[in-house]
Amino acid sequence: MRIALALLLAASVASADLPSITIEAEEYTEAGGQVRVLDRPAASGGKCVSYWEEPGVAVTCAFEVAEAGDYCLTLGYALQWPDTRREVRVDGEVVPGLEDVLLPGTGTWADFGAITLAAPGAGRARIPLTAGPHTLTLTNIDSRGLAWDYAIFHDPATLLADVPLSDAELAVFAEALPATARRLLLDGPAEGDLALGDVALAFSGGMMQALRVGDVFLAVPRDVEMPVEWEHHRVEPIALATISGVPEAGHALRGVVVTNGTSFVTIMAGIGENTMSDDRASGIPSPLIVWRNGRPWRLALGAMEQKLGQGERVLPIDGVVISANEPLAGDLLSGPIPWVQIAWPPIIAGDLKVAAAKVGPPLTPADTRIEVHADGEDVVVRSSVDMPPALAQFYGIPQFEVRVHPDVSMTITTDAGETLELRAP
Ligand SMILES: [Ca+2]
Repeated sequence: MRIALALLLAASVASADLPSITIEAEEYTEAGGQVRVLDRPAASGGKCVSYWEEPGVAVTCAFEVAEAGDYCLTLGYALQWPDTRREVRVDGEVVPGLEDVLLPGTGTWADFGAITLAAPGAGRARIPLTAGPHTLTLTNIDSRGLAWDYAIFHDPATLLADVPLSDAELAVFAEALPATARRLLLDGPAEGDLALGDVALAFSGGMMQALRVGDVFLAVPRDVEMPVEWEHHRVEPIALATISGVPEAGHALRGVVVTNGTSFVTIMAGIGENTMSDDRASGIPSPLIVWRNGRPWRLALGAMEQKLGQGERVLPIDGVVISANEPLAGDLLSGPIPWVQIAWPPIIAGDLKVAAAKVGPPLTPADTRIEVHADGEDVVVRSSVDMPPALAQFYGIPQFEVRVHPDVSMTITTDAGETLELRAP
């Protein structure tokens, strides 16, 4: 937890103005009822406050504010119950919107998580604090315990957990994005996008600038200029966009994005020494916004970066998974909107390098992985692993195979028997 916290703070410090104020629950100044301080190695400071199951039991912590402002409040805790409720007071006064805060369970009493407090059906609460001493009081308003670890008052720009966005916050967020990404986020797909079923991808300046798969929106929060254009094709029942180029003699590059309407596969193929920088491909914008129960939430990218550091080939995010031919890695990039650059190494067959990744919902247990393998001089990419055509048809998932030849020309074949030949650049 402490490591995660450090990452999260590093992730968001660039645009935050107010200092973060961390309060350890175990250093409480007053307990109105029975509580116990427990040693928990996974907790911040190694301790938490627990055993306050009775309604009305209140725990008060004192804290000092150096800089006046409107702060958000994030609580860290572990909770084995499905959820519990607490009333939140500052200086003895109930915070508007936080009369009855629902804290979701974290799984077990040993799994510590964090939540930034929000009023029901709205964005995060903003708590005005003057400089000087204050108190924070949590009061049990049901009959369930809570292993309360810490509280942090912080700048709204500091993301310590996934947070629901108010309509105004979504508008501010969108305003900070390049025009293409902003348009896809707020208005949906337009002509020139690759849109099919639940998948919409927008390209700009040679990059896949933004995409939406189901309820998950991802974007590159900056404009990138490259002199390439995307071409669009249809091979029933899939749609695709391609770029190609010859940066110098002996080099060739081709990028392909294919969607079947539920997920998409991105493939980068190159020949020549420097066709993939640092021997890693990257091309998936970082996850940014998800819709939960109709509300937009902004994801805390630090948690994502931490998962990416674990060398997994599959990264789950709220109803979709990102999977690649090799373990995924992530670099957190700061800026007005911090983002994670997701990268992974390519498969190498002779002079040919091919990297492929898939983003979409896991519709079947077998549908979370992409298969990429060398086949003679070619590299073959299939849209899922261990999925026979008959099973794919049963689940209604259009399947396809992309065969990359040594000159980066490609043959794309769907399970419906349609093919598309993409000539070498
Ligand atoms: Ca603690």
